[in-house]
Amino acid sequence: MEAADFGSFQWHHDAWGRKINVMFLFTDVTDLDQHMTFLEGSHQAYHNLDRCRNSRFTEDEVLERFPGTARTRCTGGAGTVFIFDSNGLHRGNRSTGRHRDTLITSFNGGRYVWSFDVPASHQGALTEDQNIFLQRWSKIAWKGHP
Ligand SMILES: O=C(O)CCC(=O)C(=O)O
Repeated sequence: MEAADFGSFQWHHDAWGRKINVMFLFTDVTDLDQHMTFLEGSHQAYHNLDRCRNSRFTEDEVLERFPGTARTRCTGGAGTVFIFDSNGLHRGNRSTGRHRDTLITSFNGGRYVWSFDVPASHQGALTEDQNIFLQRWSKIAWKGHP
């Protein structure tokens, strides 16, 4: 699609606590194709509560807050992996170039994981190690009956 600013396709950070994002490219991506841009050094920025609730930035806000900051285009051949601090400003860029297949996942020290429910009926499908791991994990609430 034509370039447009919306959702993750505008400058933003993902920071609700420190996280490392890892992006795997499964297709070749050039500057002409849909790709991500990262604002170098912006991971060191402090975002107040307002800027965590509203983590999207306009181009004007980026120019004012991070003047002259270099931008890295996350392009490369299939198999390229990018590792970036999710506190840094980044954005996807829509374009009429080729589509991009990618997997983006994130890692953190554990304390930034929200609580979530796991259906107890799934316990039987998990390995013993998986069950032990989940039983020890304080953020998980088993729901229902095994
Ligand atoms: O590459 C993109 O399209 C955006 C990725 C992104 O916003 C994210 O990983 O948080």
